[in-house]
Amino acid sequence: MNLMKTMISAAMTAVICATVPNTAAADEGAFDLSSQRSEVQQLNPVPGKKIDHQGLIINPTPHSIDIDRTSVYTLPATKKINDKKGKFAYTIAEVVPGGIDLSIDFGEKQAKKNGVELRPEAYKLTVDKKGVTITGYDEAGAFYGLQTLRQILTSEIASSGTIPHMTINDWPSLSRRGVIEGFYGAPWSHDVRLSLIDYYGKNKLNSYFFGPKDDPYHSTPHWRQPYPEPEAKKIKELVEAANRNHVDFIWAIHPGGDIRWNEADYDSLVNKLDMMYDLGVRAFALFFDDIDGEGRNPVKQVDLFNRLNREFVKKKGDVSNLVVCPTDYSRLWAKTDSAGALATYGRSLDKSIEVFYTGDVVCSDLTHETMDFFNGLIRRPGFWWWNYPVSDYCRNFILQGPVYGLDTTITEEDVVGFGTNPMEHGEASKLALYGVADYTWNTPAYNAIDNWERALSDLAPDATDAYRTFAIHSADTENGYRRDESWETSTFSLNEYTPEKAAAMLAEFEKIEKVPATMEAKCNNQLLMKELKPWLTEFGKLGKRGVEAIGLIEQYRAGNDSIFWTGYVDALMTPEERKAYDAHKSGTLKLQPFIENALEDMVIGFYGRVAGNTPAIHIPIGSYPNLATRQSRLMTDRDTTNHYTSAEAQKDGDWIGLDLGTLRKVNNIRVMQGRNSTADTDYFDNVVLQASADGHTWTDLTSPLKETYDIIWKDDNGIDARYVRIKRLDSKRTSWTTVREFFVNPVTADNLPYSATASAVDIMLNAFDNNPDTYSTLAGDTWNITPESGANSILVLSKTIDNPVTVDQIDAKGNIVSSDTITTPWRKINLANGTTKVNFSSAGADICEIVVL
Ligand code: LOG
Repeated sequence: MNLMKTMISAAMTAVICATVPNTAAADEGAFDLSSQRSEVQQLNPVPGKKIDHQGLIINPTPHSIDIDRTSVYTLPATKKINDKKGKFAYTIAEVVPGGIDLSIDFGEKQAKKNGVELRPEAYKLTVDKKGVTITGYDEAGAFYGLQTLRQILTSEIASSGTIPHMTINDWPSLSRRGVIEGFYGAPWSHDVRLSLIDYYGKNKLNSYFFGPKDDPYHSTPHWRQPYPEPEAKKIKELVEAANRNHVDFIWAIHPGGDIRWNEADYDSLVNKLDMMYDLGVRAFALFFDDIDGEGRNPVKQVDLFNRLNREFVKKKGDVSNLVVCPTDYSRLWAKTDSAGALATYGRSLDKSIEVFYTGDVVCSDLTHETMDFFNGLIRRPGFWWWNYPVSDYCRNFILQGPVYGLDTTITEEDVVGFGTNPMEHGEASKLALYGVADYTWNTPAYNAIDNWERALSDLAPDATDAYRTFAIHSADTENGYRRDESWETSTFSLNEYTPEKAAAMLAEFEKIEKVPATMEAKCNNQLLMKELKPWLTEFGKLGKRGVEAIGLIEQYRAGNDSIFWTGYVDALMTPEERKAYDAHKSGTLKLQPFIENALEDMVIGFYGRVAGNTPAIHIPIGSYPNLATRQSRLMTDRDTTNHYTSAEAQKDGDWIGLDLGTLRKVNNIRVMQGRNSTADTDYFDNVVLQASADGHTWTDLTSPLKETYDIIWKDDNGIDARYVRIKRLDSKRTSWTTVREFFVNPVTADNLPYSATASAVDIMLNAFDNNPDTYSTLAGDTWNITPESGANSILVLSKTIDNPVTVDQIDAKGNIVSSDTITTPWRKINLANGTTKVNFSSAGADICEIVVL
């Protein structure tokens, strides 16, 4: 894009400053400048380790399994079923395709007699010489026994038609375990919902909250109205599927956006719940999250909940406890005083009503401290709403990492239930649901890594390796709920190169490149493939870029400048490639940064080697950890339509700056704060511009600037500096901060080197800006330079040579003394004796840099 045009046409609140006398000089002391470009970001590692299950995989992990591998039960050819209460014909047909001797029963009496844990959903399963016996404490328990049997029969342990004798005694740690379809974005399709409900049953999850934010009949505008007939029919089918799977289908309503606290709206609400009741729904939730206006009133909310409890839930007699989501569902903004919403709930809400909580922030880890805070206020254990793997705040990611961040000593004293809010990609969310099912069923035994490994083979049994390669590199969110990623990959920076490290990275990238084709060929789960596809495509391209980058490292190290440069310009992502990658990102924690950092380090090194100086490639630095990541390059990419964001609250002393690579005479700085120049809240509203030669002692270039989005500083005398920055001064603001662009010494028509001229000077600037990463297109014009006396060659670094470039050397009399034609991206031309001027012309070539040597 034409940057200058953008800048000039933008509405600007610019402040142009001259140097203020060297007033305050601040010494930062111990700030570690070398840590500002990290190859590795340390995130909380995933706990646990892969274990050998010796041929028997059951999810969720049973509380107790006792196996006697010395005795086996041989599966017979025919089925002999003793379904004592006649409840399981359907499930048995699904679970046991072949012959078996199976006896199944449930009930408190039977449970006591057979040594089943005496609590809802518990079961005992034995395999002995007579066959398989399942006893449930209740019907759900027996159903879960059958789900365990299904997994035994499909495990390797039973592959030769026998099962070792065993006793499994099992029960859930938490009694409410489930899923909240509670995200923004396209609600799940009917097929995906049915497939998921089946998955809940198989994995012993028992609750499904139906509350997709963008379902207009769940929320504003249509919450008062009935679902249209086809939708209503589907809901009925979902309820039936849920019943078959022992899943509570909990229909949620989100009326707070436009509710009026009057009788008419109370009636509308009861009316709607009644309509849902008629479709078979027997459990309800009321969500008051993410709303403005009078709907937020906690006293009115509590009155409504209690009244509904009395007049609807209790009156019906067969409806489950209400679950509600308060507006203060996160500690981030929850008021803690006695007049606050949560204390109001605590005092007045009927004890049978359960209350959702997302924790310290919107997407939080589950800890005792987190729950203690909330439970103390609401005076009951909260219902945990886990905002993972939801990706509605980072839709360009698909979260395939392990389920972790959940304390394994949590019990029902801490949480009354656990709901996980998944991605709009329902199939791809199963990976996380497999983990949530395991954690909530057998909390103390939860092993995050092992669970994830098992989940991968559960979902893609014929393409597990390829899926694993994709998943291990597709876990982090860059800015949201951070998740460890690529934990088996060791990247390196250029100066840490060893042949072994390079070979290991090459092998990984080669593996990645093959993933899309392998998944396509071997993964039979079509619904999953449909969701993963755009990410798999980009993942394959990432692998290819990685392979190319390793090849370039070798050329760079061998000093093959011409080959390196040709490969380098080819390896840089085009704006289209970057856009495609940005839309479906993977490998953001280590892989893509490895490639980009390597390219950046190499081009700086290469340029030093061939041009004899440090290029004007400015490296972001500052007090925010993510400045060390590639995201910070959004403020040096010369594109004012995107921005770098701190992704964390600003505080006193925070700063954002640039390392110019070497000491330079700085005389022109422009910092464009905010996402735009007028209304954004995310900027330093009291700020000073500073420069430093050593990164420790800083000199103020401006006085404190209040509410200044666009900071422009110019001084003809300049200041010798290697570092420049904006530093936050006293302010009440706690928002994030953003910077669109941070320019230092931009090249302009009046400071061009070699007295460069052309008929359209503005178009040639990037070829003379000492930055080989930018280019200007020479098309139809003639660029003219005057080399300094004593110069003996010209290096021309180009991007693509669509048309040859003619280089004419001209003497003082105006005669051409030498003429060359450039057809390759890297070209060095010797200057002939007597040359005083050089002309460049072409019908169209992208020229990165012209350097006189
Ligand atoms: C919404 C939720 C959304 C999630 C993640 C709750 C209670 N409500 O900040 O619908 O999917 O964050 O973006 C939310 O979490 N609010």
